[in-house]
Amino acid sequence: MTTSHHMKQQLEAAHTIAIFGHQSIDGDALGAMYGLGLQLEKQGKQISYFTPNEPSPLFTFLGVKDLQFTFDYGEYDVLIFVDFTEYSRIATFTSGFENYFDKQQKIIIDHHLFDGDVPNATIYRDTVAMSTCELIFELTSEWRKQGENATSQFMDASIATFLYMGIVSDSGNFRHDEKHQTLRLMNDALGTIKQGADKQAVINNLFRNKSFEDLQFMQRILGRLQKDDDIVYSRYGKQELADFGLHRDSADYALYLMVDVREAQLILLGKELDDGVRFSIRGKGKYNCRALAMEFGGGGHFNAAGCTVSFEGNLETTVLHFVQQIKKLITTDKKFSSK
Ligand SMILES: [Mn+2]
Repeated sequence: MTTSHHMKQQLEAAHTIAIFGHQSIDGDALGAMYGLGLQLEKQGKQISYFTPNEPSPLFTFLGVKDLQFTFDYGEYDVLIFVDFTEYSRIATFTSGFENYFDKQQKIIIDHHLFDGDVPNATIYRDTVAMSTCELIFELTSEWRKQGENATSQFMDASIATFLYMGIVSDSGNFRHDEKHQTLRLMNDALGTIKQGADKQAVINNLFRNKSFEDLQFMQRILGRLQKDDDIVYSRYGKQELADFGLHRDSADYALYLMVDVREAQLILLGKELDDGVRFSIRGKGKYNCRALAMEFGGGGHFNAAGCTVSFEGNLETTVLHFVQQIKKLITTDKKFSSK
């Protein structure tokens, strides 16, 4: 039996289902939670939605019905993890409660590489997919074709828009994909459009939705822009973000522009958090962002990854030190510039 078919059977047998999105939830994870969950609800399933923290308002224009930020450790027939595999990605819920999670039946639908083991899990992983929302779209479309009790007759324009939102956010509006991912990405996007996905609403909400403060903050980040060979980098502090009253996602606007610097092959944005400095790492095919992030305990994809390093007392020096370490890695070890 294929994993897809097995998941379908597990979902059909289940009545109460908890769906989890990872911490610092993004458009893909949120789109996947509701893109799948709302289809299951239409089949009469009782779905609960959990994620450790509140999503950015950018992603909530479709609503986040009954989204909960604390977990009840209740009785569920199955738990679904979308867009992540490791317990640590929902550490607020799992830390100290591994026994609860270990014994629960789990379905994991993810597009990140993962080498570890998760007990009692049916894992559907496809790292070629740009987003988990593509996987949800493909799976539910396949299940629909299989007729009886299928999910995609439960697809509607709002659900398709959730999935399109995830596809757009993880692909950077169709910019981050590599050649071997493009056909599938565009096919899946078209599939959601055919199901009524509101492309314009996604563009208006995700991109044409900046406040004056967002732009001022971008200006601040770009004001600190530095270039070292083909590395382009900048930073921002925790207090600054609070002063501007902004969500951390607003800072990613600057990151998009940094990626557009012609000679930039590695783009680093350091963000001060409570527990360290989080680096967004972006590439354009020359360097392996994921391999670099993993050197610092992080992860991600070839062209987009992230990691957190400890704060060295001063943000500027922490960032500079990180850039130096990255530079050393890419100049001394070929594994960081190959697949
Ligand atoms: Mn994703």
